[in-house]
Parts: sequence; structure tokens; C-alpha cells
Amino acid sequence: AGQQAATVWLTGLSGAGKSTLACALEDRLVASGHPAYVLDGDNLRHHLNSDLGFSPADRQENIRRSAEVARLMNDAGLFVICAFISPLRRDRDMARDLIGANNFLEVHVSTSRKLCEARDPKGLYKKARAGLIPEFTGITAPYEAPLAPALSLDTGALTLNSACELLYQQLARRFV
Ligand code: GGZ
Repeated sequence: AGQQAATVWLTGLSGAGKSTLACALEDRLVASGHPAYVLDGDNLRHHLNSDLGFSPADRQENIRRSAEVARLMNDAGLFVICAFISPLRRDRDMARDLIGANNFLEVHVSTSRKLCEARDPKGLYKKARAGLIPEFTGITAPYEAPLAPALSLDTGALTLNSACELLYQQLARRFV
């Protein structure tokens, strides 16, 4: 199939396991000789996107800038793994358009809201339930699941290794 860099776009709720999976896939790609880099919502929001909040307009701008960065990195030959909640279909479609549909793999990290809320690694669901975080995805802001993702991975039903392997195989089939 030859070499072609691409962007893997992980979408799912807070606590679904996007960042963990993204890092595992990055390691897996690098170990097999494919330079790769993770762009993470939580991370970029401390730097490039530190001026943005969680209104629909700010989330859209967060996705737009991040997709532009992913596109540049793809041009430079890097695989990019994006881990953003990216709750709205229209924003993910924008990311696909910016990056190019041929270089874009949409993956739903489909861990249930119930399990994400039970995990609550940063206590954010608890705070959102208490009314301390407005517009929290899954509680007081919408999440639109992808209609036709390349892959759907439920980290409540798969080990990290098996989820990562499924993802790598799907990617390899098309890009490496
Ligand atoms: C959703 C929020 C919110 C609100 C703070 N809604 O799981 P985390 O904590 O560590 O990562 C989440 C991160 C979401 O940033 P994204 O850039 O991925 O979001 S989006 O794609 O919608 O732009 C979460 C934390 O920020 N967080 N407030 N209100 N998540």
C-alpha cells in the first residue's frame, strides 16, 4: 500500500479512554517505524487553545485549529492521533474536510456514559452533577455518536492492548 501519513480521529466522552488509547497507538506506530504524534484536547487547551472554553463556538474553534495542526503534521509525514471529545457531527465533518477524507479515520471510543461517570478519573462528572461545570458533555451538553465510524471501541469491553491492536490493524489496512 506504500507510505501515507494519516490522522486517526478519536471521539468519545470524557473518561472514555481516548487519551490512553491514543498514547498506546502512538507507541505502537513508532515501534513499527511510523513516526506518530498525539494531539490531545486536555493538552492543547493548556497551550495553543488556552483562550477557548466549552461553548459550541469555542469547541468548534478548538476542533478547527487542532485539525489544521494535524493536517500540517500529516504533510510533514507524521501519523497524528487526535483525542478530542468532538461531540458534534458537524465539527467532526469539518475536521474531515480540513484534513482530507482520504487521510482521515474516524474512530468512536464508545465507552458508555454510565461507565465514564463511574470511572470519573478527575471528578468532573461529580462536579458537573453538582452544577459546578456548565455545558459538561454527556450531562448538560450533547454528545452525537458517529453514524458511520471506521471503528467503534468500547474500553469497558476490551483490554487496552486489544483495542490498540484492532485500531492498528484497521489503520495498517489502509495506510501503512
Ligand atoms: C467536556 C470538559 C468540560 C466540559 C472541562 N465538557 O476528560 P478530560 O476532562 O481530561 O478531557 C476533557 C477535556 C475536553 O476537551 P476537548 O478539547 O476534548 O473537548 S471538545 O472536543 O468538546 O472541544 C475534560 C475537560 O476538558 N472538560 N470542561 N464542559 N469536557
